[in-house]
Amino acid sequence: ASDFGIDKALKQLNLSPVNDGTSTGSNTFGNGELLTSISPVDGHEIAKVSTTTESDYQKVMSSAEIAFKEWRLVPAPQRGEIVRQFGEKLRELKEPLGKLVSYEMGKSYQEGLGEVQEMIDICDFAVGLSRQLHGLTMHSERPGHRMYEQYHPLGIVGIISAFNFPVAVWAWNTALAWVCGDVCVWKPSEKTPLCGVACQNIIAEVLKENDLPEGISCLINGDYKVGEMMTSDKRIPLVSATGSIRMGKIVAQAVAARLGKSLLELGGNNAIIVTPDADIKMTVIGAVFGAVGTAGQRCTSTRRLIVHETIYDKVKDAIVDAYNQIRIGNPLDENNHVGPLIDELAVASYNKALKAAEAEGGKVLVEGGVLTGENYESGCYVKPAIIEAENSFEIVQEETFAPILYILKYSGNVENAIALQNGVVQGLSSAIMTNNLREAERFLSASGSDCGIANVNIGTSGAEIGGAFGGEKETGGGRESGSDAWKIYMRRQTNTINYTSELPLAQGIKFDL
Ligand code: UN1
Repeated sequence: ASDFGIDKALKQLNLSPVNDGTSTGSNTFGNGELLTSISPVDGHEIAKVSTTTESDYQKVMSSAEIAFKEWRLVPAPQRGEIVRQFGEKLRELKEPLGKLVSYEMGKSYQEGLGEVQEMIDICDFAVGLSRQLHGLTMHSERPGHRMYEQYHPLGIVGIISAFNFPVAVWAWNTALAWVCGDVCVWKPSEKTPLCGVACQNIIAEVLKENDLPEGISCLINGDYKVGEMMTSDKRIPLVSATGSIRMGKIVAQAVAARLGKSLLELGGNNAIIVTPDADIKMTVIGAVFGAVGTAGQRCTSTRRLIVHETIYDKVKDAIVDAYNQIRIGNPLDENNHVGPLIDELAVASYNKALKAAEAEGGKVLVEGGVLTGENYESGCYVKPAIIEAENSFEIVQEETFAPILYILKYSGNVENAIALQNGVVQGLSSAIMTNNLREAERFLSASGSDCGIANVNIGTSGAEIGGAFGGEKETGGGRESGSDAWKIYMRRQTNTINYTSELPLAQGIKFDL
């Protein structure tokens, strides 16, 4: 992989053959066994990262607690200045970090760069936000009283992230949490531990340059047991977790058992509705990028295409045609559209889904399969597949993290399509391709899409950071990133101040002594 500049990128990111996966600021001390990061691109070992033991974890938490006491008193706009500097470093390191994301995770280099761009964008957003952590003022019902609300820092935020966005999801959480005055403890996916170390190295340098306490940014590593240390830890008022519905239910229960807050970003089963007067060219771009981009491993990936019967054949032919142009191969080579899946486990679930879809009566329109031979030695490269299916198939109801697109047919009016689109347990992203105002507005209305994201004439993936990101139903209900998503990272306090020499009670209650 050295021909794609990986060695240079690793050097620029201060990564070594063996890295410490436990750190507070720049202080590192992981004692757990070593995780090996294997690139799905070529099957080579990239480097090792040590995991976090129980006693390492306790050290991390004490540093985080100490850091929070200081950080919460730094004025929010000054905290914003730190996030601005972090964003500057990300601009400088966009290429090596984008390359590492591409090599460790397997998404295309363009998408790796895009992911780092999301980090930069959220930093910019957070810097502005640092002067806008507004509460409201209210008029008191009592004379000579003033009421207002304010938002205070919450404490230690635990972040559990997934392999598919190994750097951006952390940044969406941390950039906001930091300007809000919180400190963060991050457990990245075991499948992309180097991305975690690289990010920690970047922020650690910023913290050091500004003489800020260890523990504003902490990194821990390991399997679900390390995650459990956080979910059961009362010192962590908020756990933000991205991953499967199965994982989210476990996290939610553990955090709720101690009445903590959780912010969940779980599975999607995203559909594009294609109506009779949709622009076919736009539909093809949106659907194909949505289905095969990141090899179908985004939680916003397009999994279902719900096409009206009158244009069904036309859309089907255009999409199948586009699939024939797709180039699968090394994601660092910019001529390729689709890289590998993350690992062999993912390949197995891809194969299982294809089999299940056929067993339930699905008709293969574009055949799948695992690629072998030269350049596919890692065993993780698969062909994007299209299957004509029914929404009621069990496999269509599930999220398979792979490039499998199910095409479903609808007839009659757009309500029928909306019913299919909503007829799954997940509720993350959705889209309609239409030039018909009535259909578009119906799709966006109270009886329309039940998802957290609903788009018109764009696909389901590739959300901008300015909006709140997240979904309903079993997607978990959390919102990250833009709009007022920052509020979950703070505690709200209502204040009533009496500036008279009387003490009237609310609701007109008389209590004479
Ligand atoms: C994810 O897949 O976990 O909207 C996040 C998108 C990206 C983020 C996806 N901005 O596709």
